[in-house]
Amino acid sequence: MFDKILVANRGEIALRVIRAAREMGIQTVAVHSTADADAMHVRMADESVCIGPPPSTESYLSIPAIIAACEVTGAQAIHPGYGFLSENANFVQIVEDHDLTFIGPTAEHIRVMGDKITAKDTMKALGVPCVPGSDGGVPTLDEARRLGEEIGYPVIIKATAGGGGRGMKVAETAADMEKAFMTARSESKAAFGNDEVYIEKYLQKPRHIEIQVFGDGKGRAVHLGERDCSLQRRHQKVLEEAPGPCITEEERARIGKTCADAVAAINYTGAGTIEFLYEDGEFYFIEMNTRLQVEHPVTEAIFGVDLVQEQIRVAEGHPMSFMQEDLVINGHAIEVRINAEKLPDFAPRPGRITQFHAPGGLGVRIDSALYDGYTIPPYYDSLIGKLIVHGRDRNAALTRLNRALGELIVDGVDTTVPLFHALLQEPDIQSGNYNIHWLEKWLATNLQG
Ligand code: MV4
Repeated sequence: MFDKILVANRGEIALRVIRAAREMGIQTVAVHSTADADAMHVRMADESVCIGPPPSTESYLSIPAIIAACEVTGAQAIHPGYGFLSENANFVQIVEDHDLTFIGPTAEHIRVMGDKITAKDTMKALGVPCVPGSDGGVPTLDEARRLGEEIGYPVIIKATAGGGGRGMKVAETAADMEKAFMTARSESKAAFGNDEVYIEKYLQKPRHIEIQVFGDGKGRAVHLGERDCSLQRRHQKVLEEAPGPCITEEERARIGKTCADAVAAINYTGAGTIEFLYEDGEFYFIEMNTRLQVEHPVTEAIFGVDLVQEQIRVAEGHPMSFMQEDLVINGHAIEVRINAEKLPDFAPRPGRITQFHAPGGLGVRIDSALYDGYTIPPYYDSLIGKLIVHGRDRNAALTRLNRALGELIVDGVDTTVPLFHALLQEPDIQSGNYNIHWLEKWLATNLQG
């Protein structure tokens, strides 16, 4: 049992973890940079430690500073939130070497899933359906050309060390292969210090469907259905919903069981997300994220579970508090990401919040570290809050989203709120008829045009 945990993050997710811990009677330690001395996560924690100057490389990413903060406060475990050190296998190793507990999977799980070829090989061997493509890395242009013919164009070239869309290039035809292959390799080398790439069939109009899984580290695991995160701009999610508007109960049960069985087989611990592209009724594995995700609240809403408390429970060595048959979907949930950004370019807009009013009422959740008079620092990402609505069905959730957005006040900086008012007017959004390209096309015609 933990008496005290350290939250190695900031903003809304640090607050989210502090709330979960407090309900479990666990003390919390916040860490912060000098830029975040007045941040809400610092105020809400039982204790706080300043870990360095504003740049995250010298504070939220500083492993020695975070380990030292545990030692001076007596925190026994570290929750990493998302981003920062959450998927850093080296950090997990160091945490364990200091007899501390990392609230999340093992260093080995993170390492395996961080290398995209190893992740795919592992999932394939566990019976998870994957996108057709190369068996492992593709070392030469000749080999890439041979595979292009074998798989059939269009193909996509991806960085083994990549993920999240960085270092990807599409070759529409054989004539594009040389440029696409060479560019993917040199961009991968520059971005990740590793030029290994692999090749897949390019799916032209898929949806991004991700399965939430959860394991106890002892061979038991469950799934908590899917989230549809197809509405993205430049690989940044903008709106997420659960369940997926296009996924049937039979499809969910089948892919869900495949994923739960796969993570059970590798003794996976805690929360994980298995990402798929979904096209013409088929699921194709692309990546696994070994962390709690930004959009986890939509899953919490429809299943009525607290995923962070569950992460803490299994990190303490306890069994999960639910089994697969306990997990029943209730209604529909939608999350919108409120970023301090100015449309149409989504340019970051840090600055002072002159007025903040959170919407409320039945089925409305706000995860945000904002308050009246707070100054958003320019050093970190522009997510300042998430609005999550829950209703008995998708239409009720959409109606509630519209109502809650109308109540929300964020004055002093530009935000993405006007985008959501506009999207709610779109018949394709109302009907759930969208894929991974829908938002970029809509933005090009409705905002830039
Ligand atoms: C793909 C793809 C089409 N075919 N793989 C982008 C981020 C990374 N996680 C995987 N990505 C894609 N992989 C194959 N074989 C299209 C994308 C993609 C995408 C995926 C999910 C959400 C938004 C996207 C936007 C552009 C491209």
